[in-house]
Amino acid sequence: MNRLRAALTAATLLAAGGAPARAQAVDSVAAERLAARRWFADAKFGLFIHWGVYSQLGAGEWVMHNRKIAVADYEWLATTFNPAKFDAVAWVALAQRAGVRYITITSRHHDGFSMFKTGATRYNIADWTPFRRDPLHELADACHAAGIKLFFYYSQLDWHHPDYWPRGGTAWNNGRRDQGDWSRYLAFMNAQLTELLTRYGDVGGIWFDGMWDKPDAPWQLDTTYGLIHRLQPGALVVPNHHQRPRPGEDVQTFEQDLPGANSAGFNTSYVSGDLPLETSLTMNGSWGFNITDKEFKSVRTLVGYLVRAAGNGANLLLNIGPRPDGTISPEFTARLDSLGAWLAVYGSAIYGTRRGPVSPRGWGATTRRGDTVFVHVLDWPDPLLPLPSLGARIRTAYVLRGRAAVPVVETAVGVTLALPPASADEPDRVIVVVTSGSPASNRSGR
Ligand code: FHN
Repeated sequence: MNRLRAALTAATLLAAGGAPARAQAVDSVAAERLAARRWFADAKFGLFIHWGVYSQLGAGEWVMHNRKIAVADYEWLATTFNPAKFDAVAWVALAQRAGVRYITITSRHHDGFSMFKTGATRYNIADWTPFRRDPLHELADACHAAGIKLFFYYSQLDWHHPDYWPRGGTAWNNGRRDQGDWSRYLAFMNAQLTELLTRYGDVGGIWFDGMWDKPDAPWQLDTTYGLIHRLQPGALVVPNHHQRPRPGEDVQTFEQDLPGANSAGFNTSYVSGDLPLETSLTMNGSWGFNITDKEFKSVRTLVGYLVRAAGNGANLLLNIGPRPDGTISPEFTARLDSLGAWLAVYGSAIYGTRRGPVSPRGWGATTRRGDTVFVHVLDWPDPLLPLPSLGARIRTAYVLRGRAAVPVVETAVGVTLALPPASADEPDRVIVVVTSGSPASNRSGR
């Protein structure tokens, strides 16, 4: 009987949204981080930037690995890196026009080259190249001036550092010694993270990548995450390890996939019910600058990703790969400008929303803010759209663009909306549905 009561109590706690263990984990998260998570969930749109020595070869950020370039040759390549046309203010102006709320930039990718001035190694842009400047400093200043948050991508995998040993799944014979001191490597990373979190003003967070190269290595994540949260209590830890989130992590990010979809094959299908979510996406098929990759997604497709991400309760982190001279190719700028123009009209149905009462469907997705549900119709040929119940009575419905009233039929089992005609210049017909009460979200907490 006592056991039954205990089981019932546990079930009640679960139904209330928190197993005891989870409640403890939530309780131990500092208020600054909880506020930062809410900010992140509101932000909805970020700009990802992959930029480094690899950009010079125009073949993506994995070129060192793919072409099996020896450390010594890559080191020489790095001595020639001189992105003289880099203009942080222009990059941030583009980000602002696009309507992104944050930027995540590679501070160090798998090639091990630091794109910022660091005392931990001379293998960095300010000390190793003729450029001599610290572009991340310039970017941080421009972001702060514009009110855009800056996150640093940081690779845990390193194809250059002698102490990244034993090597992981991406090892090849590139001229490194077959020995190394792992604890020295961890100290090196923590020293660099300390610099990133103390020299660049307020940082949105650290976006980790590459742990998947040695998933079972003693990464001592608690120490590293503790360091980050001690240095900047509002900085978020965003791990791209493709696993279930662990304690100390703040965002669950999915690569080239909507949450849980795992069409890429390496993401987990587990989706956190507590943490904000993010989907990172290439605009063509490459992260770093790739001179032959012209498979750019259309603006309509990109709007669809942004909408479906929001409908899944996730942000879209959309990538560009700037050129080695520091300029950004017109394919990227044109699409970012178009997305900004789209958001100037439809942004109220994206920013500050959470996933809506109807989970994403083939025809589109729903988002919500308070009593208002936004029905995003991306692909539906018929004049009537039947929906399940929105969980609350409907007060009024109208088309977001132009505000024309939308006829609605409500029954006990659902709602039917009469749609405005589709038009070629409108990738997403947004119907604003104002309800009489906060509709039940199909996932809580974010
Ligand atoms: O290997 C990297 C890749 O180069 C790129 O940085 C992406 C971005 O999400 N992440 C890794 C693959 O998981």
